Amino acid sequence: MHEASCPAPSTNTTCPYCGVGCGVTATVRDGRVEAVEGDPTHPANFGRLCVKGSALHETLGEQGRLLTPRLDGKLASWEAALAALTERLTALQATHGRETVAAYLSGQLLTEDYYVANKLFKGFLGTPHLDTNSRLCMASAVAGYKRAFGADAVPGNYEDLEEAELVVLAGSNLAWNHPVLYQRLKLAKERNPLMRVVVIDPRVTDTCEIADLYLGIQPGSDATLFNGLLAFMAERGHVDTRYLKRHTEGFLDALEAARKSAPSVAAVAAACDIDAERLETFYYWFARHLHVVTLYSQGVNQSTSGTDKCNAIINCHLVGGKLGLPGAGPFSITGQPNAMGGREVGGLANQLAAHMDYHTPGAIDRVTRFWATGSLAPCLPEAPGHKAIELFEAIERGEITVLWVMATNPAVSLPDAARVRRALAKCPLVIVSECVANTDMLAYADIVLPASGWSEKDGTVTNSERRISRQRGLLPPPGEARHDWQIICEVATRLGFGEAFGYNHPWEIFDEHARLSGFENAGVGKRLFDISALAGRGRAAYDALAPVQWPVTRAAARGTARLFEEGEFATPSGRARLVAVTPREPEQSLSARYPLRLNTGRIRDQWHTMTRTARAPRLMNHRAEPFVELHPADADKAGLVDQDLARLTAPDGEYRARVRLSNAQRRGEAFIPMHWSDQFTGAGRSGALLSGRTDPVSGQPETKHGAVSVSALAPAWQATLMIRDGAEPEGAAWQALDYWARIPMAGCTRWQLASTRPVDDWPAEIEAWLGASVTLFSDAAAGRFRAAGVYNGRLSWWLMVGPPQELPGTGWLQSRFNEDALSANQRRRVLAGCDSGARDAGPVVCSCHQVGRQTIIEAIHAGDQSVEALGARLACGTQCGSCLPELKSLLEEERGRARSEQAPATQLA
Ligand SMILES: Nc1nc2c(c(=O)[nH]1)N[C@H]1C(S)=C(S)[C@@H](COP(=O)(O)OP(=O)(O)OC[C@H]3O[C@@H](n4cnc5c(=O)[nH]c(N)nc54)[C@H](O)[C@@H]3O)O[C@H]1N2
Ligand SMILES: Nc1nc2c(c(=O)[nH]1)N[C@H]1C(S)=C(S)[C@@H](COP(=O)(O)OP(=O)(O)OC[C@H]3O[C@@H](n4cnc5c(=O)[nH]c(N)nc54)[C@H](O)[C@@H]3O)O[C@H]1N2
Ligand code: SF4
Ligand SMILES: [Mo]
Repeated sequence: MHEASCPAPSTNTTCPYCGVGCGVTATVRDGRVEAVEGDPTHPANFGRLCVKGSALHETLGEQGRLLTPRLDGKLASWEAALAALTERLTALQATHGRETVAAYLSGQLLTEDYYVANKLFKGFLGTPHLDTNSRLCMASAVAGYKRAFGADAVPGNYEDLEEAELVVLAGSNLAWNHPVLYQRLKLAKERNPLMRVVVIDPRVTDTCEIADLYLGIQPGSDATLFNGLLAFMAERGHVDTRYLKRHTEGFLDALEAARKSAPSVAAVAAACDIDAERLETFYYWFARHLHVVTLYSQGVNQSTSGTDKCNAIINCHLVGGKLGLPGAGPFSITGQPNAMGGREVGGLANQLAAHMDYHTPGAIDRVTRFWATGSLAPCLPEAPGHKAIELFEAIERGEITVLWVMATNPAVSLPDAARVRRALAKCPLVIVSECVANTDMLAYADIVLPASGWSEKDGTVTNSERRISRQRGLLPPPGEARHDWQIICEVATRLGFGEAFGYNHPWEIFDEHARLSGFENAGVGKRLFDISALAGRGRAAYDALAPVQWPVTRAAARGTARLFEEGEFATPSGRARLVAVTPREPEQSLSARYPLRLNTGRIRDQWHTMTRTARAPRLMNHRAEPFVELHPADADKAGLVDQDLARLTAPDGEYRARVRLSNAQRRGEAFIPMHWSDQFTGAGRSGALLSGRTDPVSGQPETKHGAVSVSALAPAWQATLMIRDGAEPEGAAWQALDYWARIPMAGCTRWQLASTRPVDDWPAEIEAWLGASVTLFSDAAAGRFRAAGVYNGRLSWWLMVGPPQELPGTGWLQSRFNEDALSANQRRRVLAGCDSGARDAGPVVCSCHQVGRQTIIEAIHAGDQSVEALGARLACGTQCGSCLPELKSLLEEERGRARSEQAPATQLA
């Protein structure tokens, strides 16, 4: 039978983005992933995918991938790169000491990669300095759970969110960052009209679409808010005394601390800067309902008092006995696809392995015996290593001589960016395992190792509800890329540890990991993390592994595993601990010089430092440029209007971006995205504005609370340049631009440019940038300079000088780049910046169906009065649903506008 007539084979795997951990069914044809769909059988998503998941296949392909090792800036063979790596590492370690070697890993590694990296560094290189980007993400949540429960264990599962009577979302923009879970919650709420949702966030986010109550608190005031709740519950008799007596300790101390910092509802309302009545409503709802889930995320964790905030939340659940039940519990949602797997293998510097810490009695000895293989004896360190921020400080001080970075981009994602970059530049040996060819981090690498990526890798990940799922390889790695676990094991072998790293397939690593989880794990001090039931089952079972929650029990197989149902905790006394919390302010303090509170976070369509999501052009359209969201009053004070360019400054850095005015933003606060790197803009890294202050317990940095000032960039000119794929502008004039943003599109690249230096001779300027002479130009149309380069009949580049608001719409121009020969008529229109058949649809609201804001507004004017009507006409919002909140706000905005236009003038005055 002919190949093409066969149905393309499809494989179930897992999405490599957020911690929801959705199952994906991928179809492969002719050596490429042709399509992806939600896996209807996966218990995380039951067939749904968000826009990032459904664009996965658009981010693949060899272009832009790292295909070959590099050694000292030059392409090299694997042999040369690995020989240099082992030789240099051995020499540096011999000269400077065992503990001058370090690794910095990531929650985007698979469990098997993570396990062998941890085993190599802690077990055989004998250095404790192996930490992970989860330090920037989950460290406070981990520390909070350990203090309360004696183990790092998220008690609940996704079904609890659906079964709850009250869901509290604290510091989480679920609608954008865990979209499929948000859709599940939204549906559950539609089915159960009695369910209530409270959102606690200084910004009004799209998540507020389903909120019955919104608390727009002052940034950093969550501990006071939850201490107030504890005091309220005690005062109003909403304490489960039976539960407290039987299953907890520390109540009186916690209550005393709570009362001290939260003497009354009015005092808390003032401290949190919210309305007292709304606050009391929240307290009343929480106190009254047993089935409450508090889901918390980075608005809580990324703080110098993040651990305390987690415990302030957990305290309230313990006091009310609201955990270990269906629909109840303090639920820290994980960010990365395998943040949880990293915690399981012990990837944090204060952990050893398999939920054992250095101070866990007997743990060092136990892990040493477990890892001993044949003639090889591991040499484990005796005490925890540096946490991420400390690690980079130690590198700067010269105490670390070797750093191996895997699957993370710390040159962008760490705070105190100037110091991090100084440290990286100074470190004698930096090794980077990466799958993308151009990242900020690669500039600092002595040795670059090309890693396989999603669609190529085989292994497991664990999602937010402790569910282990298989990621399955669909294609061979491109070029010379190898799997992370293979690279690590090859290096281990070259270092002489081959016997302990002789794995042939990830299933063997998983098997060992599963065995370790059950190794001497019984009786007093039993570790909760035990997946030993999954060991010893061989490769076929591993390949066929269905998503399963730990602890691996029969209930888990039915999909309902929940921890602490019997009120038995992993502390020495078996009781959960309430922690006395004294709230603290953010440590980055505001001043006359830096008066604005800086909030940083995520946008709907991008993932972290954009190395993968920016490869899908349609994901660039929702927010195309780096931005700063400001309250109109703050913008006004700085002389800024919407779409202006602004400069944010902090003591050690600067950030330049486009202004978005927003009433969703509190006064005195600014919000910027964490995503932009030097690959996409000139000065748009959030880390440049943040200090490296950390939580004393967890070591997590305070990336939600910077202190900055804002001013106008006031450029002499702005321009939009579009260039056919492949060409890159250069030269001194280009380097001297005060602002640039690169926006990849299909078949061309759009650049937004601005400078404070006036240009007298545009044709000469363009020639300097592009090395191309101007073949067509016009400066007559609307008084704006426009120019285009047409070579061999094909549009090669297009320039318009003027602010981007005056752009004629880039969609039709983009299609001109894809044409082989432009007619004379088309050339005229391109220059005039208009096309009879083309109209600007505005920024994209619905990324799945690429429906622009303007198109939606016109449909509303044409009579569509609901999201359903818009969906029927334009298909927007009908696929992943992530844009529904934005569609609703557009409908409301347009209704509001229509009302005010109809209102008689007197009423408006
Ligand atoms: N689209 C997308 N999704 C992602 C990611 C991504 O890059 N893009 N990354 C994934 C990862 S690794 C993570 S960790 C998660 C993070 O998911 P979230 O935690 O939801 O993401 P953030 O946008 O960082 O922050 C959440 C909210 O905290 C609020 N906040 C700031 N300060 C405070 C405060 O003091 N108190 C309270 N209560 N709230 C505050 C912010 O305004 C923001 O809306 O997202 C995951 N999902
Ligand atoms: N200002 C501010 N900063 C933040 C945050 C914030 O909210 N605000 N959030 C923090 C949080 S929660 C997080 S999780 C971090 C995330 O920050 P990072 O981890 O630095 O971000 P990513 O862009 O996901 O980096 C992953 C890198 O690994 C590469 N990669 C992907 N898959 C693989 C693989 O399989 N193998 C290898 N070897 N490489 C791979 C990608 O191309 C990419 O370069 O950022 C933190 N930084
Ligand atoms: S919700 Fe998260 S895991 Fe699911 S498809 Fe979207 S990014 Fe992937
Ligand atoms: Mo994260």
